[in-house]
Amino acid sequence: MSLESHITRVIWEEASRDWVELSSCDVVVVGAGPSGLTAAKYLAEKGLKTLVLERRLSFGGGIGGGGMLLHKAVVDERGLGILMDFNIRYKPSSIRGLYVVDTAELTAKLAAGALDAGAKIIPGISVEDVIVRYNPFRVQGVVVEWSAVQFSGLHVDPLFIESKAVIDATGHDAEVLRILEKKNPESKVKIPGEKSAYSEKADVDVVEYTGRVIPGLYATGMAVAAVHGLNRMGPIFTGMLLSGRKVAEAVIRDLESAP
Ligand code: 48H
Ligand code: FE2
Repeated sequence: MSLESHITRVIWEEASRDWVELSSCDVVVVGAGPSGLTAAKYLAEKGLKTLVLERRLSFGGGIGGGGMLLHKAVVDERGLGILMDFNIRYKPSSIRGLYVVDTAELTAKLAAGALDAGAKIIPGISVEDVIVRYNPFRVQGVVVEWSAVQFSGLHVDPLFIESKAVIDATGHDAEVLRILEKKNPESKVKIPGEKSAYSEKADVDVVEYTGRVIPGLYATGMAVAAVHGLNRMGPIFTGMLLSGRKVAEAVIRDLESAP
């Protein structure tokens, strides 16, 4: 047998092993942006089987774009503890109370932190629907497809991942919550969409409103702004980090108290 056939065999074997193992998870995090990666670390650290699904082939979501493509992001004092948890270097700025991080370091170390804690991240996968149950209405997992298949426009039926909790960490578009609004009126999910910029307020509100939206479905990051009609904050990431940690704490609490 050639090396080529061995490479093929090993990749199929190991990828299949992962997919079989992950067909039922404790938590599925949809989106590997700042809030999703932060949540994944704290969930996995607690021993929960945590899977992050990311549409793109790269991590970090909106971090990479920095502020208008400049490779820096801003964090205030409230976020420093989380930066330290992830070993992310920060620098005091010329403005008191504001710190700066390099976007490449923020992206790489948030992902490394989630992975080191034991979370699995699979890139190139899009969540296109959810699994639901009735009486009471709840979300019980996600429906997944290769992003490449979605982009191609081919009609290919998806597959499923069962999970005790699903976290919408898809950013401004709140894609998972929008599926609920569009296809499941029983969920009573309504998405007013985010409001214009008011950074000081938005970066606090987004944390305040983070948590469970309906049974089995949680929101973190900018998806929280969309579903609760909150302001946007621009490239200050304190709220995203704190929101990620808070949603993890909410899921952990709910799963621990579940029968
Ligand atoms: C799989 C998906 C799907 C899907 C999307 O946009 P993100 O960075 O999200 P957050 O909320 O963690 O961070 C928001 C932040 O980046 C930002 O934009 C801020 C703070 N803006 C303020 C302002 O004023 O503009 O990441 C979401 C990730 C992305 O990587 C998407 O590719 C991914 O989710 N994603 N993955 N299935 N259906 N939809
Ligand atoms: Fe944004």
